[in-house]
Amino acid sequence: MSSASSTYGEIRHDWSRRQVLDLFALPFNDLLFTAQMVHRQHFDANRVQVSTLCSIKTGACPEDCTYCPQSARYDTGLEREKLMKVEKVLEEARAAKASGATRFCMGAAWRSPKNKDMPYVTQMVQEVKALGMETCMTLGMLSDEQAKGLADAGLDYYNHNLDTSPEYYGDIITTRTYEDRLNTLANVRAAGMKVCAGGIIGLGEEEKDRAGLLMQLANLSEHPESVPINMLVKVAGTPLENNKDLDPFEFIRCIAVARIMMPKSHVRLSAGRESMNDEMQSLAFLAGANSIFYGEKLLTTGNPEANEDMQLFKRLGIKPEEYQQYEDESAVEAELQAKISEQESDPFFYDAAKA
Ligand code: SAM
Ligand code: DTB
Ligand code: SF4
Repeated sequence: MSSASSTYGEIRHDWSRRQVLDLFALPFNDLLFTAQMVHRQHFDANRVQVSTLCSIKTGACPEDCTYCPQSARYDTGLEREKLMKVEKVLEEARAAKASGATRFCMGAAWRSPKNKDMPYVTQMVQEVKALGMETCMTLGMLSDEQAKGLADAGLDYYNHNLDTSPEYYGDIITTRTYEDRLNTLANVRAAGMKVCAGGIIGLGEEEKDRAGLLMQLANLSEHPESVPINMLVKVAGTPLENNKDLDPFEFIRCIAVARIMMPKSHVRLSAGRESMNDEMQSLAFLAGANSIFYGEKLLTTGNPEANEDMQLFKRLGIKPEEYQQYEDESAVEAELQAKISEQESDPFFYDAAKA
């Protein structure tokens, strides 16, 4: 391995294509070992963050994303649904919380939200947060005002994927540009929300496109806090339904390279887990994946049963990550000190240290 391996784990935003391709070209064991070393510099390697998805508006999307069962342009037999009522969203969020999810991700099959939808989605954010869960939304492109509105409502994360490399992008989507996607990510960041951005592997892209996607993500001025790596779910009726199966090791390589390039980000083993066996998923965790979608459905397609995931966690000694309500320990300490000072002014407060 190159001597540069000793510097892996640093936060960088200047990855060259050659450096990324060199990572992809490492012998599999060297790549996984490097990824695991980087992972352990910043994370407990036996904790995985758990999010649950909810489709708050399903199907009839005007966009032409060739992988997507929700595009109105393809006949996938999907039943369309209008924007879900807030109470129904809350019911789903309560159930997700009760089964152990700490983040609730709400997705809508929109090109972008209409301004008339904003009061409903902001109410969803406020009420899901009030249940004590982290919130994430993916509603398509956002203007800077819409991003500010969601941030003001308390939305923690916004998901918007780059999907693939800029060079391959035009083969996959024609109704919005790469630049549009980067603008939405910039609006989300400027509004102060955490960014969730990743892509899909198995679209028919080459390794250089996987490298191109990861370069785009890692060379953003701040790394996305969350990086979903989806494996294409081939849905009948979509133009990609007959795509060639991906070599599982190529997918694992992608996770490992994402981990090395974005050392402090949560890398999410996202869509496609239903067709992965336990061994493949455990390799993904070894390569540095530390987040999953949990619950039997993604947005419209299947996901492993919750109890299967819990059994896998148990067999691997993995624990779900707890909801970090505080940014760091000093914030916890400050909060505790504030509580203590409040109590000290109470005449009935007893301080053992001073007694
Ligand atoms: N409509 C919004 C948008 O596209 O920005 C939000 C929802 S959209 C379904 C969210 C993401 O799901 C897409 O960007 C894509 O990365 C992923 N996705 C959709 N269909 C998929 C499939 N069949 N397999 C894997 N990932 C998929
Ligand atoms: C992401 O990167 N993957 C999730 C989430 N963000 C919204 C969506 C996966 C969708 C898979 C196809 C479906 O279930 O419709
Ligand atoms: Fe619409 Fe999003 Fe599906 Fe594209 S990925 S068709 S924008 S729901």
